Amino acid sequence: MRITEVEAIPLAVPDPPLRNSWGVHAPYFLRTVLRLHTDEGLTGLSETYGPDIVTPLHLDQARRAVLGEPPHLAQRFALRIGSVDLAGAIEVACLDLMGRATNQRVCDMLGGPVRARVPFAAYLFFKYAGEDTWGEVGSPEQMVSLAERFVDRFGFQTIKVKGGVLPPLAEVETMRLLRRRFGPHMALRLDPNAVWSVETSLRVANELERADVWLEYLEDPTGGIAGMARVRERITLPLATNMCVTSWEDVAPAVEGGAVDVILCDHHSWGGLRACQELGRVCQTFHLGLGMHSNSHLGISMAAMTHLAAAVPNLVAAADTHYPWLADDVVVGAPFAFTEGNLEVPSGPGLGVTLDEDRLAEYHELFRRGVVRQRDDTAELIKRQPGWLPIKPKW
Ligand code: GKR
Ligand code: MG
Repeated sequence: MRITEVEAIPLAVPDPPLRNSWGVHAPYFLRTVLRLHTDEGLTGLSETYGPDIVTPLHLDQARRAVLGEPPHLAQRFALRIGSVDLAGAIEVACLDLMGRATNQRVCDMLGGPVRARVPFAAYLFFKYAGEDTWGEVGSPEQMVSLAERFVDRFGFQTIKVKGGVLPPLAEVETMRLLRRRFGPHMALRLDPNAVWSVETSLRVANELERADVWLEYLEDPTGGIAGMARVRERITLPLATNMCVTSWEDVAPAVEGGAVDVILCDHHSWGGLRACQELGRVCQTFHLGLGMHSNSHLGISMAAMTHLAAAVPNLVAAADTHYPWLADDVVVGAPFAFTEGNLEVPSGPGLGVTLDEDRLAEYHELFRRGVVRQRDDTAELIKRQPGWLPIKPKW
């Protein structure tokens, strides 16, 4: 089987006004669906960031690397593609192809699943009221109400709050109310995306302790490996990151500096599914935990994340996913149904998902019309609060 075409289809998909320390999500998020065609008539699927990351230059490189080649050469492709993100997306599509050709699931090709159901976390945001049904979330009490509805509907057993929006003590209060509402068995996380200084991070950790609020971990309270290490040496609360350890070069300084306890993998930015498996082994070697990071995504990535999480033994922390925020998907049979916060590994060959061509065309058309051209959460917030700046550290 030889690859005959690399198709990249940019999409703009409706997104709620979710807030973070950079600003707020635009009414649409951008993704690119990759489709690899072959001389045997099979196609392999994958999904990655929007077209500002999947550039024409990198697509050209990808075409030069893969056209005429069989899909099992992902390592060679990665060496030729200048973007680790695009190389990762090509790897996923190649795995999907190979799985379809040999009637194996992607998780089987990663060594086989070690769990049939993958736990995910309720990923909760402060937000403005929008087209979605969740309403405004602007206070600790409204966050508790959102958590109740997410837990009710999806059964999540872990709650991650995207912080860095309200002043730090209001976010401590949010976590206190969540702990009080859900009791000791609900795992809680807070992620302010590095908007606090070292001193504020220490104060928050102390206030959480004083309020008797135990967190599974605090995620990126402050910026950089050195800052995280300064926080970590003075608290007992575990620290996680998807911001200061984002590539292999960051691992050694983070381990040497004792900066983090948990690294959050992301196959979209680490170079694919096998790279994340390797990261799992590295984390195990250094007694670090492994979790999974997420950004707004569709069902193709949802399937890839589930196959990966099923195949990595030490990925025991519930994975992040933005999927419940999705208004509509581009895969047939969506949305994926969570049971007690878990997803079953898709059972079909490859990733186990089929594209819904009508939906794909609809969201490609929205992209073509330019409803959003690139992600800029700060520009979106400035439309609501003129003059606002994403200062870090802000508190
Ligand atoms: O979707 O607003 C968002 C998140 O803030 C996302 O962009 C981050 O990458 O999920 C993220 C995280 O830091 O964990
Ligand atoms: Mg994070």
